[in-house]
Amino acid sequence: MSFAQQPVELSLWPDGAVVPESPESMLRIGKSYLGTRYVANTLDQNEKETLVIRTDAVDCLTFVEYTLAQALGSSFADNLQKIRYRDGIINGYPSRLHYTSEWIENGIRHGFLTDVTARDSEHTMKLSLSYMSTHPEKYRKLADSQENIALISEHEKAISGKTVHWLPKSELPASGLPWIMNGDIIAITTKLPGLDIAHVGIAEYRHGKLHLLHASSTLGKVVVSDKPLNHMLNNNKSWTGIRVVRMYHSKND
Ligand code: 2YP
Repeated sequence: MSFAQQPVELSLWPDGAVVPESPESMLRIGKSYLGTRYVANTLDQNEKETLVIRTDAVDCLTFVEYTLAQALGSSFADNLQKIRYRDGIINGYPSRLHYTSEWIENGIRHGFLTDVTARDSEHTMKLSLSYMSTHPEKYRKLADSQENIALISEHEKAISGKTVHWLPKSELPASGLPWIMNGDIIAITTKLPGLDIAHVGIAEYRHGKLHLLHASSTLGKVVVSDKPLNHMLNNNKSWTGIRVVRMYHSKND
């Protein structure tokens, strides 16, 4: 399956680097998923780790992955593998980018994501990841594999200690912020011990308020939040704020 490369609006960052306005394609493609049913753990059903494409049944992360894979143009499957696996290499369950912080870092390193929060928010936090290795019973591919737990634990240690930029929810008004644009990927930070991100979605402004286009586990489908994003954050005690990343086409694309 291949999708025509979408024209991407370019604008100048203050330092003169050329990066796209958050591409309209992320929002347009994301909205084509409205109503798609929410199904958890679609990537964990096979014995062997393979590239799973199930655009008819998404969770919060796979919804963003399929949207990004299509918005990047050219080969959907090739893009998806680059997005979902460390350095694009499928090598068993631990090679999947399970923590969104590493998913983001991989996208930046491979030139298809840029960290907007790193440019526009001075708040930083130190990553401390251990959730999967300390809750193996929650993960089908960990519950009965000491080897996978050990490998996941190594990756947790490799990412832990890194500093990332974020925005505390107290600094996000219902109207959003000028540097958060339609189509941006929103990663919601959590205070749950050992976890970095608790939910992801796509930014959409409606009537001057910043909402979230996301696969909702409570509503069981992809929706645009009826409440603005800052209300969602304030209604959830363990949600602390957001990281904002943007699809990026390097200049020589
Ligand atoms: C990820 O969870 C899983 C991946 O293993 C999985 O749970 C973790 C740390 N990683 O491959 C991937 C796709 O299924 O999901 C996501 C989960 O959000 C769910 C999917 C949702 O809200 O619908 C990502 O990590 C994005 O936010 C967190 C959240 N996991 C937890 O809250 C434990």
